Amino acid sequence: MRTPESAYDRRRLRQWLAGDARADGVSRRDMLRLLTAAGLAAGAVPAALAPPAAASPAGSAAASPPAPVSASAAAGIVKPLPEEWFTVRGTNAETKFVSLAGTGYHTPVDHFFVRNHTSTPVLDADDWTLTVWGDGLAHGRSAEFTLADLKKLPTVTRTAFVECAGNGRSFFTGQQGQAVTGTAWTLGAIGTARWTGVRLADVLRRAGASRRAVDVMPRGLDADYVTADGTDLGRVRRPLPLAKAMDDVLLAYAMNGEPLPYDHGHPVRVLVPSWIGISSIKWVGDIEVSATPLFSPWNTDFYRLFGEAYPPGGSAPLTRQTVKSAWELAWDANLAAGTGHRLTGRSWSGAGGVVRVEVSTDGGSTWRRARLHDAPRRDGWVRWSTDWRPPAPGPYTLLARATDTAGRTQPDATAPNSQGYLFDAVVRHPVRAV
Ligand SMILES: Nc1nc2c(c(=O)[nH]1)N[C@H]1C(S)=C(S)[C@@H](COP(=O)(O)O)O[C@H]1N2
Ligand SMILES: [Mo]
Repeated sequence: MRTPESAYDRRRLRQWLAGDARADGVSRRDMLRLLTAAGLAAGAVPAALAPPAAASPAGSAAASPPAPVSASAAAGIVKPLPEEWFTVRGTNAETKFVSLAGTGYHTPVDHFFVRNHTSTPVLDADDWTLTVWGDGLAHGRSAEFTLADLKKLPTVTRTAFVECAGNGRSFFTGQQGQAVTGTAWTLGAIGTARWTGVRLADVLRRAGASRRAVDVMPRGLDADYVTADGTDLGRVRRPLPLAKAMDDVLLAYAMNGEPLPYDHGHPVRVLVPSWIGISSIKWVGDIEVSATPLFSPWNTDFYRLFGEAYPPGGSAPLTRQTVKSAWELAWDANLAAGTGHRLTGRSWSGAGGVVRVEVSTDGGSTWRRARLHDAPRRDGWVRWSTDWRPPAPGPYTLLARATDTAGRTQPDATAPNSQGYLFDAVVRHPVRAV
């Protein structure tokens, strides 16, 4: 049976073959050769290579989320979303940066932002299996892993942030006057955690990934994503080039030393360090390993840059996150005039550690260095502070500008793209001295 989503993906493949779409790192000629060899050019999918049936998540019908706070239930999120910590935006919850002050380097799970295309499925770890399948496996035979199977592989723990590609999106409009679509995040669609799991590379090797494999596509067990106009795009999935999949990607089953919480992908999620959040598929149920480039709406229609500055098909699929800074202060915070304050914040980058943060308390006329409290760390953030005594009552604009080890510094403005991804400009944060 051909589902609309596979028809969609095959249409993208045809476009790619016709030269209308791009796939990083694989030439079209190699592709044609591979397709002919595999007999896929005519559109036939051998039964053994078909995706596993889209079973409904184990226990999802019976289990009702134990959500004591109505905002969580409304958002389809299991954990409580107290107003001091979160701003609920549709099916998502943004962390209030002011609530991170004093929480330490790793974002506590109860403060960590949630980005759900639909709603959190409550899955039972004992029933969970991961299916690895596709024509990029040596014998075309799929492999299954239980959580216990994964835990027998070498354990890896690493610190990394997860940040939505649209983090900071509202500033395209609020600061630059540009209309963009998507969730109107301020800067709180990021969190940094200690993730424990296994290397995706180890799992792919065990499953028999062959030399012909070029892309892998993890897919979530949450419900099909249906767009506002009623198009069913199938389950959330986004291809990863094999090179990244074999490099530093984890299948994580723990977060800050606890079993992965429901909202963050329980029992297992993909964790793709330094790349945009959509790469890190939650509630992963299967991974396709393919000898041909893969497409899904999440690397074709979404998560590319579209707009005047970009080609009609959009930029290449987005990968690394950009550079940003945020003050741990409420928007329009009140501060006592004539009193010394220690102001704090965080800066991060997807291209390397942050080595310098400059701050301004006068709208950008004068700048000074902030004190950094962490060593520059790839895939992580640095905490910083600066002392300020507002000279007189009145409005002030605070700015923070980070530079990373790759030499990237936050600009004054970000070139717009229609879906508002990868905002990296210095944010003008208003406060009032009273
Ligand atoms: N299965 C699935 N995985 C997903 C998503 C989703 O809706 N479903 N959202 C993605 C997006 S857009 C982001 S930014 C991150 C957010 O991770 P978090 O909710 O743990 O903070 O998960 C990604 N993985
Ligand atoms: Mo995201």
